[in-house]
Parts: sequence; C-alpha cells; structure tokens
Amino acid sequence: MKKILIIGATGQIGSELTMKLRGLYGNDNVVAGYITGAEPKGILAESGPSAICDVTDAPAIAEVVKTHQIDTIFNLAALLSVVAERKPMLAWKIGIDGLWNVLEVARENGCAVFTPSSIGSFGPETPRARTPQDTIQRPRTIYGVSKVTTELLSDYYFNKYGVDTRSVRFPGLISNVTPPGGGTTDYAVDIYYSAVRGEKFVCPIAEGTFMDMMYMPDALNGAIQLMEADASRLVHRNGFNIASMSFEPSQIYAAIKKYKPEFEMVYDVDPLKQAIASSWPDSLDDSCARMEWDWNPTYDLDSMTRDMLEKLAKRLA
Ligand code: AKB
Repeated sequence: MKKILIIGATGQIGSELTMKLRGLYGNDNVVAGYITGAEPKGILAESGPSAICDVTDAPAIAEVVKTHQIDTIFNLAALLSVVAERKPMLAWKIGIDGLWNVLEVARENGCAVFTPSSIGSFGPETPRARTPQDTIQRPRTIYGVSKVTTELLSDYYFNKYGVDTRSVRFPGLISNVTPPGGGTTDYAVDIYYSAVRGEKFVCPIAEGTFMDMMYMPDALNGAIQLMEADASRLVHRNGFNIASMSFEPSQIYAAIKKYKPEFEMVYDVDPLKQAIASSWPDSLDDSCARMEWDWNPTYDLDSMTRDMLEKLAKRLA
C-alpha cells in the first residue's frame, strides 16, 4: 500500500482508520473520501488530503483514484443492520451498486480493495458457537444479504479479473472516537457513554444474547495486516472470520461495574434489534485468519473496558 483512498472516511471505522494509515504511510498518501453533509473536520480534515467520493458515483471514484494515483481502496460505505432493515433499497444501492463501482474502478486502475463483511453475513441456520470460516450463510436481514453478496462479488473480481480483493467479517466494533449509527451491536458502545455520563443504561438487547465484539484498535490492525499480508499465504480472501471477545449484556455490565460500582442497567428489549441479534452467531472461529495472516488481537473485555472508560471520561469531560 502506497497511495490509499478511504471511502467513508468520516464514519465509525473510517475516521480512525484514516488517521492510523496516515501515521503509518504518510499524511499525504491517504485520501479521506467523504460525501456532502459528512465532511471531515478537525485533525481528519487538517492532517491530509480529502475528496468528495460518493460510492454511488463511479466517475467520481475514478477521478479521485486517477488524480491521487491510488493503489489501495478501503471501501467502508454501508448502512448498518438496523437502519438497513428500514431502508433496504438504499442499503443495496450503497452496499452492492457502490461495490460494483469500486471494483470496476479498481479493475481499470490496478487497485487492491478492502470491503468489510460482518458477523451479519450469517443467519439462524449457521452453527452458533465457534462458527467455522466456511459454513452456511443464509442471513435473514438485507444487511446480511448484502454482506454475503459483497463477499461473493469480491471473490468473483479476484477470480475473474485478478483484482486483489480482501476482507474480514467484523464483529460489533467498540470505539471511543466516532459513535456507530444504526447497528445491532451499538448497545455495546452506548453503554460506555451512559456509564461515563453517570446515566442509567436501558439495554435494547436481552440478557443472554451473545455476540462477537471487538475493540477498534484490534479491528484497524486486522484490516491493515490483512491488506499487507503475503498473498501467497491466503487460501481465503472474502471474508475472514476474526474474533477477540464474545459477551452478552450482563457481562459487559459487570465489566463496567467493576470500575463504576454505582452504574445501573435495565432492559427494554427492542424487537427488531433482538430479532437481528438472535439470528447472528454467538462467537466465530478465527483460526483461518490466525493461520493465513497471523491475526492476533490484543484486547479482551476487561482491558477494553478500562481503556474505554478512561478515554471517554477525558473526551466527555
Ligand atoms: C451492526 O450491528 O450492524 C454492525 C455489524 C455487526 O456488522 N456493527
């Protein structure tokens, strides 16, 4: 990777990935692609180049790629699972029509492409515990349908045209920088904001509902490590199971209470979020990622909780 374009640079993953990549590859070599209304601000805007880059606008993507001589595209544009259920056609337009645009530009300009998949690419018939890398993928959500299609289309472009496509199946991502919007796993971020603000947390997911989660620093390292991995070692491409922790609401509550004994949580289950969460696996088996490109996360629930509470306390002070 020498010249990188992030599409969706102001979103939950993009805002941190852009800064991390600028630190590693040089500020001028990482272009923050954004859409009107979601312009980069502060350090993200000041530290390097940015460009309007709407994933639904193929000529605009091609223009940015040519102008900046891009060799790698991180395609992070997507609607998350809950909002996608409410706007299925828009989810498809961004996730799949957008992906076609990115892949075509990549094919014409010799770019590598990273497009995240998700634990949402699995469904109720998938083995729930330690879900294998290669298994049944029959999701019931439009988000999942678009993620399975993302994996297949990305593999298709690799097999047919040799485009260097790679991806991981992200679990719920937890970060203290840019909040997520419209995901099923968002509760595991929101709970920290409530704890730091001294508010009671109303949990929309039922006790006992396990989902894989990950702290953002591990997620960013994973994406970069995969894109830097030796291609000759990759048996899989789109997308790798990656995992670092799996918990259910009462466990994250207990982890926070260890540091904030006064913190309170009650349940008010959201039927849509619960239906989605119940259709997803409890935990993924990430042994292929460990074997093929040395995936090795560092944070567990306790170390993430300590760091989240400390960083959020400073940020919200
Ligand atoms: C969501 O909840 O929609 C996402 C995901 C797990 O892909 N965070």
